[in-house]
Amino acid sequence: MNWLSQFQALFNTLMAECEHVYLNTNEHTRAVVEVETRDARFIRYCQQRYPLHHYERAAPLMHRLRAVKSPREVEAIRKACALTEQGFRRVLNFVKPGVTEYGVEAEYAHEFIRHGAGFAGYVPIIASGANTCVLHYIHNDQVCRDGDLLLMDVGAGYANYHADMTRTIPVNGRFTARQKAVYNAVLRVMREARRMLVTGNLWDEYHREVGKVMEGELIGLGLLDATDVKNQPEEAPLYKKYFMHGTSHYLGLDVHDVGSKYRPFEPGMVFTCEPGIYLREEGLGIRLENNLLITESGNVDLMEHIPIEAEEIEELMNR
Ligand SMILES: [Mn+2]
Repeated sequence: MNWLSQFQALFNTLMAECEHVYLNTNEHTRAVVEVETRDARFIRYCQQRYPLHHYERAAPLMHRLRAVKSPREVEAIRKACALTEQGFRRVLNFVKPGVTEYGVEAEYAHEFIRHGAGFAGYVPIIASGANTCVLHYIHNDQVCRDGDLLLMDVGAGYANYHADMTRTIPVNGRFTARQKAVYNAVLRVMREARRMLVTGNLWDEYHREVGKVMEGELIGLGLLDATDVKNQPEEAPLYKKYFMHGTSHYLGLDVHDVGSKYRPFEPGMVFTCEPGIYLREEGLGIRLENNLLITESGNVDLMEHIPIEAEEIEELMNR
């Protein structure tokens, strides 16, 4: 057994034997690094102490590796998804006018923790009413009111792997006609997007195609005008007013996991699929999100058993 106090001597022995050294840097595309990290200090230390070694980046190798999940990693994500499902079913029994957003959050916590798990590594979004339009709402401190929607972006974490689910439900157990029309539009976009999450497809192309499907739905809802869409600038499509975030991201050890957006989809990759429509004027935001595993022949929806049809949600809430 070796102790940390022996590190220097051991490292010295190893460095005398090797030429190439792969060091870790945080190259997550979303990373904001404001202070010098332990990794950065260690790199500086190595370069000063062993200036004639060849230093290489470990990050590209790790990103390549982490983008494709092994069967055991998929098992961990499946387990996180199953726990998330249990939390959601519990919440469907709990939500009614007058409950608080933090009360709903506590229901998920209860379900996750009693199974020896916890929340995934992100703060859950439990947003009711107009808060459904706030993409990164995390206050979770309001009362859920009759007639409002409740958007929940939440997942269990299991063995350091994440689930990332979003469901939007009516606080009183019944969608209004308007809410249901928007809901079903989002659901149709999700179904179309899901069909494109297959081996060989490219990230940019995928997002462009999903955008077109979304355009069609927004025209159908009377939110966009077909002629305006035809004349829209290519770099600023009109649908972005109502759907201003990406449709998918890698999922794994990080909730927004590492992985190249220039690498074609391949078997073993796990992605979220999360279209949404946000109508600020109406205080009405709807997002739906499932997690999918790309396979040789298509994909597997790791959340296929989590209720998502509007009618099923209503039925479960009124049982
Ligand atoms: Mn997500």
